[in-house]
Amino acid sequence: MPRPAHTSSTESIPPSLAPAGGGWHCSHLYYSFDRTRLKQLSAAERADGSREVAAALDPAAAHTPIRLQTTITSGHKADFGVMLLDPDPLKIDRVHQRLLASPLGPAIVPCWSFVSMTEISEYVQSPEQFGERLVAEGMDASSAEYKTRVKGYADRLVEMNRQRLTPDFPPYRATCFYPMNKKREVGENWFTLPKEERSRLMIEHARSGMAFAGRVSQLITVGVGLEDWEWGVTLWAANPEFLKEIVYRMRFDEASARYAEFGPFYTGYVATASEILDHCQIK
Ligand code: 76R
Repeated sequence: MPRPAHTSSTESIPPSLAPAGGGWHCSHLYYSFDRTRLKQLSAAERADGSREVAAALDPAAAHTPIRLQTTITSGHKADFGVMLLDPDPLKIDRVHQRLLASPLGPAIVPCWSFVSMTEISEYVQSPEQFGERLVAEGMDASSAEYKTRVKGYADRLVEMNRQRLTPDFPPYRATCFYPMNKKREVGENWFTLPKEERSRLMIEHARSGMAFAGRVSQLITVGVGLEDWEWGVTLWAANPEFLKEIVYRMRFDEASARYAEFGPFYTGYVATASEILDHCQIK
């Protein structure tokens, strides 16, 4: 697959570290402030540290990975989250090291992280498969409508695949992230199901997801071989209520109800580094 034009920064890194399929590395990092350590910092260390943290988390800075999004995390699991995407995994990791090396670093406690990559799922239908499904649903393959529908899908697929491999962040403020596995138990082993059965279940899953178009955006990144969980699910929504609704709705899809196992959920709200420092009363 040709590399999208805007990933040209891969030229400056060892090509062996960039995903060969044209996708990006992705990290979700979660941190809390240690209040006792914060109290031990001088006013100057707090001020310089806040400036350095804001610089390390500036999405527009030259050192920043291609995508960086910061969030205020709700609840006790963390104070803030950073989501990073880039062809170079070390450029992503340097953001973490800059945070810890800043004067605020001694008071920043890493809580949790998830390392993954973008990819195009094997269950994304090709235009041919899309056409076959239309025929199976009773459409005449020689009709004008069939041709328009298949061409429409093929045209949309180009942008959909770009978004899967090299995603833009959606404009929504509410977000949640959680890892998931597909079960490998006797009698309920996703990986021993025939491909047709897995595809059937994933098509059902995608349909229930599409019902949330315009309210929820999702990015699935893959942790298989890299992490303790197989996939990372990042959801964004205009209102957190839609996060609750989509996850509840999907619990009834066979792919989730029967085969999915979930890890911890990190819920938060997109905010700049400066807003996070204000919110956490650091500055
Ligand atoms: O990529 C596509 O949009 C094509 C259809 C599609 C695939 C292949 C799709 C659509 N998903 C796919 C793959 Mn999904 N997804 C999840 C979760 O909480 C739960 O029960 C499950 C967590 C949500 C909320 C979600 C949402 N999806 C996957 C995979 C990879 C499987 C593999 O490759 O083996 C996982 C783990 C997964 C899980 N999915 C959609 C959505 C939504 C909202 C859609 C509609 C498309 C969109 O709006 O982006």
